[in-house]
Amino acid sequence: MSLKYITPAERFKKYLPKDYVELVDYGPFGKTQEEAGPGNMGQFKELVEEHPMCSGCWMAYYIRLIFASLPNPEDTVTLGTAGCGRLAISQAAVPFIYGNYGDQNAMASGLTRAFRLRFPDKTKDVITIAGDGGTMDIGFSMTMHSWIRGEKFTTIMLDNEVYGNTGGQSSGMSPQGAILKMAPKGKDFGKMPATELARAAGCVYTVRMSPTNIKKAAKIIRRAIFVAREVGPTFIHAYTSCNIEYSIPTHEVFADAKAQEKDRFTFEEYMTDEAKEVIERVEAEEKAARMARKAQKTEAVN
Ligand SMILES: Cc1ncc(C[n+]2csc(CCOP(=O)(O)OP(=O)(O)O)c2C)c(N)n1
Ligand code: SF4
Ligand SMILES: [Mg+2]
Repeated sequence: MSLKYITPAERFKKYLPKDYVELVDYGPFGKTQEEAGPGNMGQFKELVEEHPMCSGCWMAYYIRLIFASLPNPEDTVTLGTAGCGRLAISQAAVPFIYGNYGDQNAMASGLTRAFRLRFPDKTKDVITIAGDGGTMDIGFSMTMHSWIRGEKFTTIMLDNEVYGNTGGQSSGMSPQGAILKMAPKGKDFGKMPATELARAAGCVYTVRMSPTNIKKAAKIIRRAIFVAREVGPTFIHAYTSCNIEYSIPTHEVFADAKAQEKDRFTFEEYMTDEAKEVIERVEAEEKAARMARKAQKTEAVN
């Protein structure tokens, strides 16, 4: 996609579905984060307008946040696999590729390379978004090999510590002792060290977090995308609880996510020197652009 491709000719607008026209006019395409970003959700047309995930699902909330944080939604492609998350990701107004179970990082490798060959002067962001089963169990070899090869795209793992979509099997990311519907004896080994594995395999930027702070979570998503564009593979390991399989009452979902910040999802951010350089440069440029827009606005008022 591209901004030009999305924007309808003025005279055809009246024949197009209202939802589509509103998305182009009031959605985040071609806009800044101040105009249409996580800080003002509810005041613009979101890329994920509707989805069939469970009410109160923390994963659904984080997926909305991912899409609201994209630096370039009109030039982004997401890839995913079976699991709860794809129910919402596939509804977003961003192209989504869905393959065989766990092959999202293999497909993303090919797509990223193809984009770089076909559009050498353009920036196209490729992001895989999949569950803990899809990323660390069934898709493990494809995840690891994409990192070992140094493929330049972002991997986001939606870790609800269970196979949620298939009714509660334990995963490599379930904590030791977890008793789940289809693991009644309790899991007998600990959580896989996902971010350590990512670093050992060559990821240049890794974060483990429970996304309770919108601003911080958005910043991390953007950092991971900016670094992947220039340096190498980036990885976000996010806690996205399953209130159904872990029986978390909906009104306690946020409190649980907060509690996890002190438990299995303590905040951890790693970056190589090269990644740090990119982050510092891009964030300084963004700050300068923000200040310039502010000064322009003040001038216009006076
Ligand atoms: C090859 C293959 N094996 C098994 C399945 C069944 N399946 C669908 S979703 C899923 C597990 C999903 O767990 P996870 O990746 O953690 O995502 P969640 O639903 O928890 O978000 C499985 C095993 C499948 N679709 N394809
Ligand atoms: S089963 Fe769990 S992870 Fe899946 S949509 Fe429901 S609450 Fe979310
Ligand atoms: Mg899961």
